[in-house]
Amino acid sequence: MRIEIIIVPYDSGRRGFRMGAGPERLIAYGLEETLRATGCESAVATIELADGFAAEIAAAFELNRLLARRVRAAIAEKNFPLVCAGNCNSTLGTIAGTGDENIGLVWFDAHGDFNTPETTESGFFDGMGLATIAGRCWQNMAVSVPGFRPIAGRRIVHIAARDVSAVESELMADASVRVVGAAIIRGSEMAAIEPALAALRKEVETVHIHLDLDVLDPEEAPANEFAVAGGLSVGQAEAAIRMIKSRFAISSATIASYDPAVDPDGRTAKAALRLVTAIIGT
Ligand SMILES: [Mn+2]
Repeated sequence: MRIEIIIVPYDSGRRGFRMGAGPERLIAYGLEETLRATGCESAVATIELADGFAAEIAAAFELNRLLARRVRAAIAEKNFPLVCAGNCNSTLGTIAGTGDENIGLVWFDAHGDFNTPETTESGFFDGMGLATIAGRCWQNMAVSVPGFRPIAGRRIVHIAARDVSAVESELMADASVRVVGAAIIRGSEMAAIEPALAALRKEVETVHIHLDLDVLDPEEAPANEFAVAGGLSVGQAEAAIRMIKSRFAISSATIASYDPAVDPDGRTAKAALRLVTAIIGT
């Protein structure tokens, strides 16, 4: 398999800032060598904004428009799109670019990412990423991304959440997103995700894997300043990915929200490469 690594080195529309530094760090840490070790050739493409001022929300959607076109081209060339992004909302453009209207989504994240402009307290656009993908907010911006169609909540499984507000929980339940929280998973090993995957399998055959690295426990692999205790071990995340791969075709994947500044010894980068191997390797 040939892999196109598509990097989106931005956080909140700012290139190389905070988690925007993550994609290039993972390349420097040996992402291509890791893929080669699984028997895959790769090439790197970079998504970049044109020079000039862009407002935050406008920048996020412009990156998604550019990304969607790049993902579509990669798939047309029979390449697997592996997106490395500063922010989680890049999964919107990635899924749009697959052009697959029957796609499902498995979203690994400590956070719900299911706020809306009416519920957010942080004002961080990325906290609304999954709600946007589910068609719950920013509809007018989202339709500007070529190929975008909202993904119904019943086609979304959210894994290992542990920092979700009450209002986000309500919105996710209202949208029928299947949520398997971190506490349940940690208590039962990975068997806890089995019913959600089985239910998803009744809806779809192909999924996109979204990996916010803060799904990992920060004791083992600190990903960013928003990381929360009580996350998955790298081994548990690998096991979950194997379970997904045994049940679904994988269209594409996103690795997001890695801030090298909180990972001075490279533990999290190493963990990310292990998880890439789990996603891509046989
Ligand atoms: Mn997160």
